[in-house]
Amino acid sequence: MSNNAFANNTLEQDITPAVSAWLAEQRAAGFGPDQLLKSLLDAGWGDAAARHLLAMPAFVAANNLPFPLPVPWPAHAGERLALHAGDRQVNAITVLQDPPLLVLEGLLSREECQALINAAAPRMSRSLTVDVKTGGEETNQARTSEGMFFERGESALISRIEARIGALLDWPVQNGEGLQVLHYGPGTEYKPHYDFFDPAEPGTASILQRGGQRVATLVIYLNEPEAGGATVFPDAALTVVPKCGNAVFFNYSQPHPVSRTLHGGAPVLSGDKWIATKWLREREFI
Ligand code: PD2
Ligand code: ZN
Repeated sequence: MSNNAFANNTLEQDITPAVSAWLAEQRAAGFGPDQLLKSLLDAGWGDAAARHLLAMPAFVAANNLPFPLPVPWPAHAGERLALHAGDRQVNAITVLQDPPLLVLEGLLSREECQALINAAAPRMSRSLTVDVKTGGEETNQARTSEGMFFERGESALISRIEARIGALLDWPVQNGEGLQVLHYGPGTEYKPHYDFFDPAEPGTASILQRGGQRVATLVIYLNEPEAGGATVFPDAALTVVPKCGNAVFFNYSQPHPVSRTLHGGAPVLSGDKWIATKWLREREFI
């Protein structure tokens, strides 16, 4: 399993006293991780080295940031177009470093997309989101779609797709939540949000008992809306347009806005939008 795809070999002891003193000064002046990263890049640091520095234990502790967790990432993403996904090859046609994100082509066949829609359609109800205040679930005005969850391994189709995702991401199938299918009609959307659970919220501790944090998201497009319905990443200025069988994958080693994984489903303007989302946890999800 890969940890951070963009880590380099800088060690904590390689940081000179001058750099440590400068970092302490910047923090004292109230600069957050984003501004520190920009300052390091402006000062001529390489992107990977600067990010690695900002994820180091001393820096994380000093800034009260969550400690970076191992995250899934497909082998050879960014080096090869075709990635191994068990029974299928998948093309990584867009690769972003910050946040670590891939647009994947051909994860599902058209037939598999339609079979998922057919199996989900009779089981749809108004989407709920996890309430981090209580650890329970609630309807949410920011999410006007309808949805359902498949049980992990509940049919041959679901097992095949889950095995493919596990092989692609090099992440245990047991660490995945059940596949969720969402349907958006015209005018419905999913406003920008993070998928991880905010460590500062009181309900998070009970949510984390079922397999730890969410560390990555895979959104698979099951059809093509006539207009609208793109997945948007405001911090990355990226828009992913739904195409049947394609997917967008991103990970977040820190459950914090430094992950830059704010994302939303833009309003569907005409037609329908169907997606399947797989959230990956740190440990077995039970
Ligand atoms: O439908 C989407 O594009 C979308 C956007 C944001 C889905 C999710 N989040 C999700 O399932 O978490
Ligand atoms: Zn989301």
